[in-house]
Amino acid sequence: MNEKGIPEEELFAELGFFSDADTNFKKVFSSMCTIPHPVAVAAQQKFVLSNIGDPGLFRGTCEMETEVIRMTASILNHPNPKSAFGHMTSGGTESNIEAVLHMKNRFSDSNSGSDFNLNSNLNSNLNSDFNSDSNMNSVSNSRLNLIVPKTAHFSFEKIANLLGIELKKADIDSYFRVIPESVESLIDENTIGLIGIAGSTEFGECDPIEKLSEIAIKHELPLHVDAAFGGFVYPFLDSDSVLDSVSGSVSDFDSDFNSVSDSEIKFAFNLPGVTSVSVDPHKMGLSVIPSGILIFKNESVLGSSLDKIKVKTPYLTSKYQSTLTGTRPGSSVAATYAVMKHLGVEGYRENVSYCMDLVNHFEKELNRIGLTPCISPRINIVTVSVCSANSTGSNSNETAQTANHEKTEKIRAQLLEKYGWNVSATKTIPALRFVLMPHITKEDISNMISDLEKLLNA
Ligand code: 0PR
Repeated sequence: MNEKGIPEEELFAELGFFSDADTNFKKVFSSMCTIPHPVAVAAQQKFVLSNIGDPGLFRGTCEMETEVIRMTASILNHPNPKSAFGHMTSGGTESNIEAVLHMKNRFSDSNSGSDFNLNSNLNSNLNSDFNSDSNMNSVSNSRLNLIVPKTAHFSFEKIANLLGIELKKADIDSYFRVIPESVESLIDENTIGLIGIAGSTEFGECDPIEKLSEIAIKHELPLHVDAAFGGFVYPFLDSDSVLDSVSGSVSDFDSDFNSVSDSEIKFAFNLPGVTSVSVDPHKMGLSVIPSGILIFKNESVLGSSLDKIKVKTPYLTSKYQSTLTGTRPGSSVAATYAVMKHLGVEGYRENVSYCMDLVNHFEKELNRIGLTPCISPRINIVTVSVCSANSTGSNSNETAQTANHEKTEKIRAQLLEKYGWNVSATKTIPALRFVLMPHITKEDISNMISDLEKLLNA
C-alpha cells in the first residue's frame, strides 16, 4: 500500500479501467445472475450503512427482513407464511450450509440416547473430520451422510468437507431429475437428511419433490429444497408458456409438472415433508449481490439445533446470534424488499414470461441450424449437444464421452475467443449450457446462434 493516498480523479480513472475489464452482461449466457432492477440498486445505496448482524441498531431493516421472509414463504406456498422462520444470507451456498448444519445437529439430538458427541457449534463441526472415529456412535462406524441428487450444486461438496459428512449421490433419470427409488435405497441409520433441487444448476430441472417429501416423512428425515435458482422461476411460470416451449422438441417429453396449473406447482411448503428451502434473490429475483434466503417451515422443525448454534453476543444490541455469519448487509435486505414490493407477483410473472419467450426463440434459432436442446427446457436454462447424436447418450463409452466433452469445450472457448460470447458447458453430459436471463435479447440469441453455426461449419 502506498504511503500517500491517490487523488479521487486518478482513483476513479483507475476504477474505470477495472470496471471495463468486467462484464456488462451484454454477451453473457453463462451466468445465473443478471442486471439488478433499478429499485433494488437505489434501495441498496440508501441502506449502505445497515448491518442486520446488530439488529438493535437497524430495527427498520430487520422489519424489512421479516417481511422478505413472509413474502418469500407465500411464493413458496407456505400455508401460514407468518410462521415461516428464516433469514437472509449471502446466497445459495451459505443457505445450503446452514440447512445441512441444522440437519446434522438435529440428527445428533435424535441420537442423544447413544454416545454420539457431535458438538453443535461450527468449530467443532469443522473438526469432526479429524476426530470422527471418536464421535461415532455404536449404531455404525460410518460417517454421517447426506443424500443429494447427482446433479446437486457443488456447494454440497464444500458442505460435506466443512461438516465432515459423506455425500451419497442418488441416480438421475434421462431428464436429469433424481430417481426417488435411488434416494430411498441410499438411506441408512447415518442419514441426516435429503436434498431435492428445484431448478438444477446445469439443466434447470425440478426433482420430483412430492415423492421426496413422501420418503422424508416415511423415514422421519428433514428435506431441504435447493431452489436457489428456481425459487424465483417455478412459482411464476405460466403453464401455457411452458407447454409452448416444450412442443416440437423432444417428442417423448412427459411431465406431470407441465400439465398442472402454476398455482398447483408443488416443490416447497405445500408439501408436508419439506422442512427448508433456499432461494436466491440475486439470481432470478432481480436483487443485488449478495442476496440469499433460507426459510424453514417453522422454528420448531429445528428442534434444539438453533440453541446449539446460538452464541451469546454480550456487546451487541441483541443477546444472541444464531446465524452462520455475523455482519450481514442490510443493503441486500432493503434491495430485495424493494424489488419484491415493486414487482409483486405480476412483475415476476412478466419477468419469467420474458425469459420463457427467449427460450422459445432460442429453440427456433437452434432448429434453424439443425440442432435441438438435449432435453426440453422447463425453465430458462437450455443445454445443447454440439456432438453427433449417436455419441452423446449416457451409454456411450468413456473415451467417446471424453472426446465429446473436449469438443464441447473447444466450441465453448471459441465462442468466447472469436466472438466474445460467454457460454458454459455441462459436466453431467457433454453439452453447451445457456442461461437465458433477463439481460438477454432475442437479437443476442440470433447473433450468438449465427456465430455458433459458423464455428460448427468451419
Ligand atoms: N444452488 C444452486 C442450485 C445453484 O445453482 C447455485 C449457484 C447455488 C446453490 C450456490 O449459490 P451461490 O453461488 O449464490 O452461493 N449457481 C451458480 C453457478 O454455480 C452461481 C453463479 C452465478 C456462478 C453467477 C457464476 C455466475 O456468473 O453456476
